[in-house]
Amino acid sequence: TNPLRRAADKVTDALRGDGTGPEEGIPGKPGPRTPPVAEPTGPHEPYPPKPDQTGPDTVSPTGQPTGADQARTAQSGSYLTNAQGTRLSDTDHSLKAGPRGPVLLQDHHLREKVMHFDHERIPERVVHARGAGAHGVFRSYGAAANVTKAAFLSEDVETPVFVRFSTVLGSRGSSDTVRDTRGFATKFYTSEGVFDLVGNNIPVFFIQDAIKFPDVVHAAKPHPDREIPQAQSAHDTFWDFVTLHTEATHHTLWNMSDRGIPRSYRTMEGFGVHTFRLVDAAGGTTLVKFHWKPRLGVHSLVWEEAQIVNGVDPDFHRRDLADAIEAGAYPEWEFGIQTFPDTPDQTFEGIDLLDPTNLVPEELAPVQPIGLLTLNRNPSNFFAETEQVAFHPGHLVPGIDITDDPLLSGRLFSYLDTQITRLGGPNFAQIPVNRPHAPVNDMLRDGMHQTAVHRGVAPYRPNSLDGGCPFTAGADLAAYVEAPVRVPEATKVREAPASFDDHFSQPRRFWLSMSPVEREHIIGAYTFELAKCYEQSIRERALQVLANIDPELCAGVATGLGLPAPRPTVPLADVAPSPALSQVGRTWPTDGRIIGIVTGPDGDLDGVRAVRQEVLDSGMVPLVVAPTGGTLGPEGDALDVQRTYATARSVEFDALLVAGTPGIGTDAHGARDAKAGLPTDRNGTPDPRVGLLLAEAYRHGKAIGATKGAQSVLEAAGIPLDAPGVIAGDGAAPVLQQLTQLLGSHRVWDRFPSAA
Ligand code: HDD
Repeated sequence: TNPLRRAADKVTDALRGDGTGPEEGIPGKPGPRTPPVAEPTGPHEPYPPKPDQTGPDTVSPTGQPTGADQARTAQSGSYLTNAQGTRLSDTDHSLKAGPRGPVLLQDHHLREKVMHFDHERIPERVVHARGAGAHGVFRSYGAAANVTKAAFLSEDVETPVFVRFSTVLGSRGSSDTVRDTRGFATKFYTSEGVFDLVGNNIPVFFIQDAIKFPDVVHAAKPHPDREIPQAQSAHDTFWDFVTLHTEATHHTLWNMSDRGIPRSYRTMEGFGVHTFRLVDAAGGTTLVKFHWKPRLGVHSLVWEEAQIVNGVDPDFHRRDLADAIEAGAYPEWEFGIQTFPDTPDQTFEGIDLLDPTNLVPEELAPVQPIGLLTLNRNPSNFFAETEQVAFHPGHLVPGIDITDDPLLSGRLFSYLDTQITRLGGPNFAQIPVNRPHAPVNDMLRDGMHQTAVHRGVAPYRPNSLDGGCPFTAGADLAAYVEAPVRVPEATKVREAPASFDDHFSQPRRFWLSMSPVEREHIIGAYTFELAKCYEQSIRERALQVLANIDPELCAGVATGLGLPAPRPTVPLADVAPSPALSQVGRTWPTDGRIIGIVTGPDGDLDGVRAVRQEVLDSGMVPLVVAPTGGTLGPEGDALDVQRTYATARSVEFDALLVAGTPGIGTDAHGARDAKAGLPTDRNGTPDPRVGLLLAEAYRHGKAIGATKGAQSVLEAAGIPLDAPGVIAGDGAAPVLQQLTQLLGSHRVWDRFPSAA
């Protein structure tokens, strides 16, 4: 008989009842007692602990999707299906009444496809909308184990991480190299739950109390009427706010320094900003500030370069990060802590540790390295990972606690709250990139986008129905226990402590710590930004703020604006410089630096080939720049061209090497260039695009080398062969060696002052 009929008969028999109860899975009158799931009648033995609700890891250690997630990987099978798993025969044509007829409303596939598309975008982050992320691993040295019981900071523990870098002001599609603070947010998937360190590349903040965050962001975002300028602080409302609200002076000064335009995410420092409290196994506490120190050093762009990049390659930082990881040049940062005794006044050497506009100079409290972060895997899907990752300063693990910094307190509310709008409900922790790697056994239930299928009937405590499960743990079982910090008896007030009133001594220390070239850049940045303001009164007020930092700074900007420099209204603070704050004067590894090798069809190709290999061998990236794409040289022994004169722009390169030949070359017009082997015009002048490439690199303080025969190209670009950082030598190898040495200091600082 028909199988459907057989199933129907079975149900009928069961309902009729034979006293033994229903067969498994078929509704019917009560049979023998089954475990009390729906309607328990009395106490019973506890159920076994609930299974881990975290779901499987998103990826295996090798980066492959595992388990159920593999099935969820889009495009994993051979056949296209709709969202319900039904195979589709056509997704290119709407269902129509005849090929030229109207589209039918009954086309459910069309409706599903377009409906889903219509909702593909989610709200961008209200700040830090533009970002780039990467997976990696954190290995702890164990050096912090005496001050914190956090398991992931024990010796040699490896913890998977996801890091997202960002700009603050711009929209998701804005340019990377704008003048702005950069976010540096790290999610540690520790064995004790997720720890998020949501920091910036600047160690201080604009405001001291979270209640002012909407104000500073409203002021810095584009003007509400025309919604311009995008991703810029160079406008009236920003400068109006930061000059009326002088606690922003320190952060603003950092923004106007080279820190506001990093060379790449890989060469940025990171800071936890607030003072945190570490708790050791015996309950002892230590105050700390967190630091990330990039192995490649702290490097910045120069302003003209940053502006060119915005047009030439708006994805400059995003691309740099992804390319480096793909090439195996994994970016690395050392994690470090400055430690301070947890005294009742929470100050160190007179610096209020609860004021987030303060930093503690490294000369007073050295940064102690406690682990190494390596970013080694690009996300496979930007939206799923980088866009949906949700950070929160309240994601803490045992051994790391907060302080009463009023900025931090407000953040503890804001980050949870914002995810509800951004990620559509309270279950964002279930999104794969946000899932803890520790087992989750919470009593949170339901809500939008709930994907866990919870078991048990008693998601509350105390309960007897689920046998009292799950149980709470004590600190001995690795539970999070707040440090029992004494809160002084006080009267409720809306006030800041008097110690928060000093707005100028820390900025003055920063200014005094800068080298002459960094000061020149700061003066240039203030002059540029204030010149973009329309209101004269804002410029004048800004000059008053600068006068209270330093007269040289104020005078420099005043001259640029064509305004008189005011006198200070507060006594200038007597502070010692902190040399650690300067980016100039140290030598760094050159791994991953990009060397442009400029040549032409008649260049010394053997020389180019050899130097290219040497660049690679020294861990840097060679890009061969030639008049046209394709290859150079004879077939079978040809050299690949990575950039043409049309696509190459100086900003992409850290150094340039013009590898010519004393041989003979001719250009497209047949003109002979006996000097360089590069194409020239009829008058023997090199291609103007090469001239621009070199002139820009020169202005931006980049090392430039030329082999014999190519030196005329430099001269034609107006570059003196005896200028600092210009290497003219016989062979490519010795020139490269000197270029590499220069790159160790990032730029040829002696070449400034300059147009940049
Ligand atoms: Fe914030 C995002 C860093 C103060 C409110 N913040 C956000 C991100 C970083 C920071 C790196 C991007 C995270 C990501 O990549 O997803 N924020 C900071 C630092 C601060 C700070 C270092 C001061 C020390 N932030 C701050 C305050 C508030 C917020 C005082 C609110 C009172 N921040 C947010 C937010 C965001 C955010 C609105 C936007 C998207 C998000 O949180 O997830 O909640």
